[in-house]
Amino acid sequence: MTRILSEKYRSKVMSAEEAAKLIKNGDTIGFAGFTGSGYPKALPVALAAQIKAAHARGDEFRINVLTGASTAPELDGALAETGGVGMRMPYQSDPSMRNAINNGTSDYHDVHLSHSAAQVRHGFWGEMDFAVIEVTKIKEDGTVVPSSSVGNNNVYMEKAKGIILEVNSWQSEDLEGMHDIYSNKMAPHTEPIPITSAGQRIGSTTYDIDFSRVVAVIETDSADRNTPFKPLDDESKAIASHFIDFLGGEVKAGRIPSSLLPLQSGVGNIANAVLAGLLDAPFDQFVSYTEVIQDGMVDLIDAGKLAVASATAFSLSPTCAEKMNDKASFYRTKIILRPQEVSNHPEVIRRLGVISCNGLLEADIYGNVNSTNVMGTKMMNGIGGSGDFTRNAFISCFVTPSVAKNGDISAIVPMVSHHDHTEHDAMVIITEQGLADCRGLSPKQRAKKIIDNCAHPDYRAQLHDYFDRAAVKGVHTPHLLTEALSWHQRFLDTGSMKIS
Ligand code: 0RQ
Repeated sequence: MTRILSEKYRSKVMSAEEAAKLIKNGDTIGFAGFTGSGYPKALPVALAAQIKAAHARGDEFRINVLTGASTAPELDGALAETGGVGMRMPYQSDPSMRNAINNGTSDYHDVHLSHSAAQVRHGFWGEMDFAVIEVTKIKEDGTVVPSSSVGNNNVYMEKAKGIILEVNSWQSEDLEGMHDIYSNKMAPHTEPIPITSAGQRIGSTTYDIDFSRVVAVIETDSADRNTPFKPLDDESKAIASHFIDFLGGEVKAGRIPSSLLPLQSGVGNIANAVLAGLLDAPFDQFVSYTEVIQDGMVDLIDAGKLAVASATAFSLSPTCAEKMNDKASFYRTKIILRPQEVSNHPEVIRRLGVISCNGLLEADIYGNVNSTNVMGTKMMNGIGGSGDFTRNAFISCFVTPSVAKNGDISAIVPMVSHHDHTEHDAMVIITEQGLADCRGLSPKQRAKKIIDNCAHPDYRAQLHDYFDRAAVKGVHTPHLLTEALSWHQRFLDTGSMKIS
């Protein structure tokens, strides 16, 4: 049965190929999609074919791709493979897109997720030609039920000259009621976002779209791309257990209540493992104010431990996505999906006192963090929401294995090769080796703690040696400037950061 219940919207139904023809060389497109959920699945593939055909004819065809965050092979992958993506913004994690960025085929501006919608609204990204948005259903009255992510969709649809909707009948109709759509205004007329608790609703459950700008409606029926999480290993279990012990200590010290403060959890296997660890932890009826709902959070809801979770998107394994589809009428009483401008807004994060927990590539001995650029030069995914949460958190935590690439890379280095989060923002660093609580410590005190508690034993002596030689009298943050990045250079030259 059709999900397009409004007659006027039905008059705009066409194939993805026909809709793709509306898009021209040089266009800027705001796509739906956030961590592999709620992205358009048909139009980008048809557009990629059109770009390839233009290139085969010798014609120029490049588009600018704006999204919520990472998408999937049908969007980032298909478009990047054409070599026709000019600018990409914000977070991405597709291998083809990453290659296009690193080899110079595409440009990439790594914007904080909470800033991306506001920058588009304020015109920093020029005119938006199209918004291509996946939705679950178009109701009789023309209001539109969002799908499994909200991201920047509301703002892209407000700004775009033409709106293309993909109505995906794979998404559960019971998602209706889960969303809370709220748009801010242009500065200087922005208003306080009136959220004072994670579970509070301040907007509407549907998009109210200007129909005069709807140029195409496409019907689809395919699943979100969902990647299974890695099984928990000893390393991720150890990291989770240090984090949970730390939270217990904070409760004991009276700094946070026994139901904790709202938790934010980043993407990836380790973040998911931390959530899994909370299943057996002695905390109850806590809430989450975060950006993605992962399997671990759904399990916590099922166990009755997580009372409510606010986010902007799902990032679920295939099995968990099926469960979400089957039981969306239950989960919509526990989960709120908001625009990413709201889920990641510094104002709300700070007001609620969120405890953040994100992954990193490397941290230095002073607590500066690199989340994005491998060896300071090659883009991994992007800063995503980690900056939004880290700077504004009540307590900001980072979790990582102490080594990468079979031990040849130390996650703790003398100086990070790229800065995403500064020593002023990162409070707690956790590896499988232990936890460094850097609150209230000077750089020199932090260095000792991070080396002793977090670095892998293979690198501890090397790090102490660097610090001891750098810590001459008269400096606040000891460094040997010609040696500070030598660990990275050694890895590039020899394949290992270890001194042979
Ligand atoms: O690569 O799988 O090829 O071996 O990086 O590393 O340890 O599995 O950790 O999945 O948590 O990802 C920072 C990328 C960590 C992620 C990052 C290699 C390592 C492996 C992945 P392989 P792990 P994770 C909310 C928050 C920024 C955005 C963010 C991220 C791969 O957490 O993108 O936090 N964060 N958003 O081998 C070279 C190093 C390395 C390294 C690890 N120092 N040098 N490679 N790796 N450390 C969500 C959103 O914003 C949407």
